[in-house]
Amino acid sequence: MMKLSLPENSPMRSKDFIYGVATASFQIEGGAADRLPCIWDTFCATPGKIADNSNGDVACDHYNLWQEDIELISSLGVDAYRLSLSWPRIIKQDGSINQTGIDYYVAILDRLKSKGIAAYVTLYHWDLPQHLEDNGGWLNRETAYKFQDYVKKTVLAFGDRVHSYATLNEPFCSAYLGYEIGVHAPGHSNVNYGKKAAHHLLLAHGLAMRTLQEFSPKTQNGIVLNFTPAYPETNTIKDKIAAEYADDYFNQWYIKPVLDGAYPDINQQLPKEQQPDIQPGDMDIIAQPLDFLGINFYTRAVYRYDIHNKYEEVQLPDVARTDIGWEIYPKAFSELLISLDTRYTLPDIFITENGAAMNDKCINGEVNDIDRIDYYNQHLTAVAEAISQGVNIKGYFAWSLMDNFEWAEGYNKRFGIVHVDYETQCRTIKASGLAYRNLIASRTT
Ligand code: GCO
Repeated sequence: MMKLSLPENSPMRSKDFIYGVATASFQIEGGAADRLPCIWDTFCATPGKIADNSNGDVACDHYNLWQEDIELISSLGVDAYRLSLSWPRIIKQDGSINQTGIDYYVAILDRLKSKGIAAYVTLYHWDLPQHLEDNGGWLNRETAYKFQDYVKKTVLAFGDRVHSYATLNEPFCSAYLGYEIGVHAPGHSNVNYGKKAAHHLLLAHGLAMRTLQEFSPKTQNGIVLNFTPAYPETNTIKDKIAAEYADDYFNQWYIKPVLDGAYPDINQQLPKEQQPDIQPGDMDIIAQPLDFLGINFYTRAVYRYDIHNKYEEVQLPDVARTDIGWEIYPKAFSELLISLDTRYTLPDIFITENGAAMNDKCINGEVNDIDRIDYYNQHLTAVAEAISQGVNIKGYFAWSLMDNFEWAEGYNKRFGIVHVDYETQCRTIKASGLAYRNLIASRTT
């Protein structure tokens, strides 16, 4: 059987290093009848938006199967489980608490606690209540304050059940994919919207951090950002400038305000109508101190200079790719971690997502996904390399616990280390899941 292995003296071989699995509410829960509609329900109901015309009404039916699923998580031997909360399940349209939703999550959190699994809770993983979108969504500054209110009510209800709170998951995706190019919910395609939505998301993060500091000071509080490191196609100055610009636009745009209280300088180059609406005091709110930064990494992007748009993304021929078409390039992972560490004063780092979609085949109840094991081997090694260079990384979460609703791709792209048969809701641990379990169990000190 193919194994996951790590360099001899790596701190990742110690029990102090946290290993976990990750999911998100809309991608696994289903149980749609017991919550308010969210922007992803509306988006899924819009013809042509989801590759297989599916939706999140049932998904992995985790809403009903959560007890079995926690048994499954426990059987993998992980230290931690990263889940997200559905805001439209917790808060009613009038702003009051939906007790059914709170009870659902409290039961999950209590069960995790009884199994000795630390709960890493993400407060927003893209499922904005639809009625807030009807009021402008993330283009409306008011949404940030609505988020803060939801966070306060939630953390007070959960008490000491949670180990760590992340405010947002990947604000880049919410803002850019959702409001600027429209491939994610709510599906707006307007170059003037992206940075405005991003600013309100980051404001929501800062406001929520203040609330967490006040009402949940004992949990580890932070944010989860995704990075797609930008590389120049050639060594020409022009391509390097293009890659740097893209890096500022897609990556630094989200980390720099959070850690340094400022947007990248390219903000001044943007036409006025594309710039965010920054009010006095906003940048201070956004730059609240963090207990941790979550980093999600899957792939890199390659750019060349373009006279109209400053940069153009290039698809390299003949490179290894996952089933979703993303290049497999683990070197970008260690280089990213090292460059962030050089550029910023980082808090504790957790790798909150890393993983691969592969074209899995379930044969006689087994999924022999050696390509995914290979991906994990290469990327765990990249994390170990960054640690050996001094980056302060405390833990690693595989994306994902199980196959689930992969947003605009629907159910065809499988990221799980556990296979899900959507007809029967049967779960089967893949070879990668077994290898992950063995890696975690092999820790001795
Ligand atoms: C993310 C996404 C996950 C995706 C994964 C693969 O945080 O990027 O939250 O929900 O499923 O990234 O695309």
